[in-house]
Amino acid sequence: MTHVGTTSLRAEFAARLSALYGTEVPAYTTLVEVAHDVNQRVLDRDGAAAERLGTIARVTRERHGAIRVGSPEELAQVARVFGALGMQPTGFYDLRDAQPQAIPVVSTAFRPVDRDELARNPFRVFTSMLVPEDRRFFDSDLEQRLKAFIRARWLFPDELMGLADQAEAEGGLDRVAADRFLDLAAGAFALSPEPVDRAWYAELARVSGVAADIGGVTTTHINHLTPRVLDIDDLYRSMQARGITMIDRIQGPPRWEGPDVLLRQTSFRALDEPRLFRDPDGSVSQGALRVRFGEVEARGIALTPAGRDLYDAAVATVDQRARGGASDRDEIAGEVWRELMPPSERDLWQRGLGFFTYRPRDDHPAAAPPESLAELVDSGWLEPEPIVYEDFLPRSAAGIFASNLTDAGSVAAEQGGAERDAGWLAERIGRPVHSPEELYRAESAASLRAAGSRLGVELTDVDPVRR
Ligand code: OOG
Ligand code: NI
Repeated sequence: MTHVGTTSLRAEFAARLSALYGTEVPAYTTLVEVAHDVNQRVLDRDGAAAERLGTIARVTRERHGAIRVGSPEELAQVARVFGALGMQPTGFYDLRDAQPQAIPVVSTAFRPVDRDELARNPFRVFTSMLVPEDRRFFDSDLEQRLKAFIRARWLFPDELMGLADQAEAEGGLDRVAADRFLDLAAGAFALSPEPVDRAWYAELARVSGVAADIGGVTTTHINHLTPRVLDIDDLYRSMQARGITMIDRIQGPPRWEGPDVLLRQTSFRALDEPRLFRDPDGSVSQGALRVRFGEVEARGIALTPAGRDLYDAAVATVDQRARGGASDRDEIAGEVWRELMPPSERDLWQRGLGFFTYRPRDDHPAAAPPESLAELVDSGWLEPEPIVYEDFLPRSAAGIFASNLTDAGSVAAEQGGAERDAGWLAERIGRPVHSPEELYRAESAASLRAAGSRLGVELTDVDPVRR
């Protein structure tokens, strides 16, 4: 029988989830159509330059999903399901003290960590986990009841977990088992028809809409599925032209004429979805919840820690100058970018602010290659090529969460939060949590070594801090 390998399993799962989400949230289908139109326009306009940060084939298929779970045990199960798809926990995001609004979760992203795997199927899932122990949000009584509620539910059937472990151990499944696995896996993320306990949901919603969405129901669901576009400003305008209400702004770096870095995201507002509710007297009635939305993103160049520091400083400067929620924030951001950020890719590289790989050029000079990386680049032997950012931004994530919540919830700032970090997470789910920076650095270093051995030069300038 045909063997369905890890990569195909991931591609099929992404396609299933897309079909499912399209039936659940029809505006998603519009978003995907508009994204295709935008990408085609950029391709026609910019030619090969449009594909500098990913081929059009990759960008067209690219998606990230978002899901939310209630405990480390649930997250460990999620890790097994995504492990079967070749997706590993990468990055740690603490949104509990994020601007513009604190959200009671910590998050990681499950994604392929290998460049070729990302090219074959670029699918990731931003996964958030509630922190009921955090006293800034939950008192000890609510913490206990929340944990008991979450312990009593079962998000993933045993059969799914068994197939996931088998797929991970064997690098795939036979066709019949694969279909069963895909049915169960996609089904686990479908919106449940199960009635929602109205009083319990409302109690959690007073603390945080996200806490209610996670701990107020007995199942999980896909919260959004995000396509990638090559021009997010065009997409924003095109969606509005179709009469779809977008959130106030595009999150992340502003539009400007210099190199795109990291990630820009925006979304259409959460929509009312009919749901059943159970009242304290046991009666069931129809109501609506507004939790799911449509997000879209544009990706830029991965920044080194030094580049990230500069980015954070630029964002802080924009905040300062736009204090009071200036309506011209985007213009201010453009000005700040022109003052602070490198105006070209080559500057990013030269100042060690972005991650790059190195392509040996065929049109290099006839003489023997020089010895240093800077000279090799300057004299046309090696061409630095930017590494695309494959991860997320905590502030944009919190912004996207917040812009789609109906009210702010309540945070007791004077209370202590529970300590959480990547190490804690890794221990609780029994798997390493990859560091995005380490992955980019390793990719850059490997490419430098390969280029060096081809040229017969020893290149050791791996860490691009100041050339
Ligand atoms: C996750 C929000 C974060 C992103 O792209 O930054 C996110 C959520 O709403 O569950 O998806
Ligand atoms: Ni997202």
